[in-house]
Amino acid sequence: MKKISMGLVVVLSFAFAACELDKTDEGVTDDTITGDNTTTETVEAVYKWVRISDDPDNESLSTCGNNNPGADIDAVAIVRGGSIIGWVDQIVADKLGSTCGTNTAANPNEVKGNELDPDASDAENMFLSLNGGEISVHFADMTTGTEIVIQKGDQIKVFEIPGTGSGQTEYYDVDLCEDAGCATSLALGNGSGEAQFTY
Ligand SMILES: [Ca+2]
Ligand SMILES: [Ca+2]
Repeated sequence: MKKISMGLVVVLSFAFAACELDKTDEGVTDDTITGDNTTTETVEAVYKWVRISDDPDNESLSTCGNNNPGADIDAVAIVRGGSIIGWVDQIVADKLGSTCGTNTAANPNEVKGNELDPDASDAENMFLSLNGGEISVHFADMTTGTEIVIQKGDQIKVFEIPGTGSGQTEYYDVDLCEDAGCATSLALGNGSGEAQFTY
């Protein structure tokens, strides 16, 4: 009787080990099955920040002919499953540009929150003009207020204010970043006006 029980334990252990090996891990690049039946996992980069950089070829940066040089960023959202789930809650703008001497839309806080959501103290400038520079933005879930970790399949939706007239279409580059400094980044693309970029 004791012999049969031990045999059963061995069979069950083997079945469990086989199950472990067959499991599918999303977002995991390297699984190592060790002798004590624990799993060591090496995960991919975790992106929580997005960098938006002015396109140096924007005409307004060479002419400096208006008060809002470069791309004009109103807001940035994370789209998941076809719906916006969050907006910018933190922005780092220590690399905002200074290509042109005049920029009347230089307040980074204008990028936070919903699109076209005016700052009560500055209702006319609902956006930030990049002036040849770049910003990094971080997101909060609009329902829970918690930090958003950007997932594969998510879209980064940029709301840039399109200018009217010749030379007023302005472009920007979008990258995913692990942190605000963007030491590790993934390029998603170049766009203008309101545009979405898929991870
Ligand atoms: Ca502009
Ligand atoms: Ca805004």
